[in-house]
Amino acid sequence: MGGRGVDGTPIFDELRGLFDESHGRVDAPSRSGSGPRTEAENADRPPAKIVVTGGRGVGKTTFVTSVSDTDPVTVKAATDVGRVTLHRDLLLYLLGTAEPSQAAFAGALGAVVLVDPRRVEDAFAMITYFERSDVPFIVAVNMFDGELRHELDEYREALALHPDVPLTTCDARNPESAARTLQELVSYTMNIGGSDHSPPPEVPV
Ligand SMILES: Nc1nc2c(ncn2[C@@H]2O[C@H](COP(=O)(O)OP(=O)(O)O)[C@@H](O)[C@H]2O)c(=O)[nH]1
Ligand SMILES: [Mg+2]
Repeated sequence: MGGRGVDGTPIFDELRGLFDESHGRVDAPSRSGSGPRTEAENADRPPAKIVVTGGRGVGKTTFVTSVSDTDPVTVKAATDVGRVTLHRDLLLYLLGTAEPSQAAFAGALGAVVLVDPRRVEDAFAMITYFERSDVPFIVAVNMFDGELRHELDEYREALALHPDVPLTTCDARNPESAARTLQELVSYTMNIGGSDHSPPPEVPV
């Protein structure tokens, strides 16, 4: 079953706007000039990729399915590939996977680590993996019961999460909530200035 996607919702416009504003910061390659991209410029852009990860049964497939505008394709190793069409010529691919690997994360602008509030310990290994990698990530507690049982700070503590790493909640079944989570990740990656995560500065003309 495919998701209904988020095209036409305010959060979709916000997410798309972030990509338009990014001037090559969240998506390779760099671009000269400013202002919204033209369709021709969009056509030159490679697709963007975000990894959605976490322990088994945490809601990865649900998340990718709800926000995607196509039926996700399940490939090897229980990996789902979904797609959000930001512009006709700019695709955002979502890779839902429980298996951290170089191949999965190659070229990804960042990752969302989903946490099951009933089994936070399932996320430990993945968070450790990302802390040691160059891939920017945020953590989202998937609210299975529709609400949180504890304060977010308590989850941060339980996960021993660095204060700089954004921690949020989501409802993986809700396309707009999933899109909001993606927006938070993209926004975060754009705001990590001067770190190893930044692509090279654009060459002045
Ligand atoms: N109630 C509730 N169930 C969810 C939610 N997200 C996922 N599920 C259910 O949890 C199960 C595992 O989700 P799935 O997306 O397959 O997890 P994955 O193994 O991480 O891909 C499925 O039965 C989903 O329907 C949620 O936000 N709320
Ligand atoms: Mg799955």
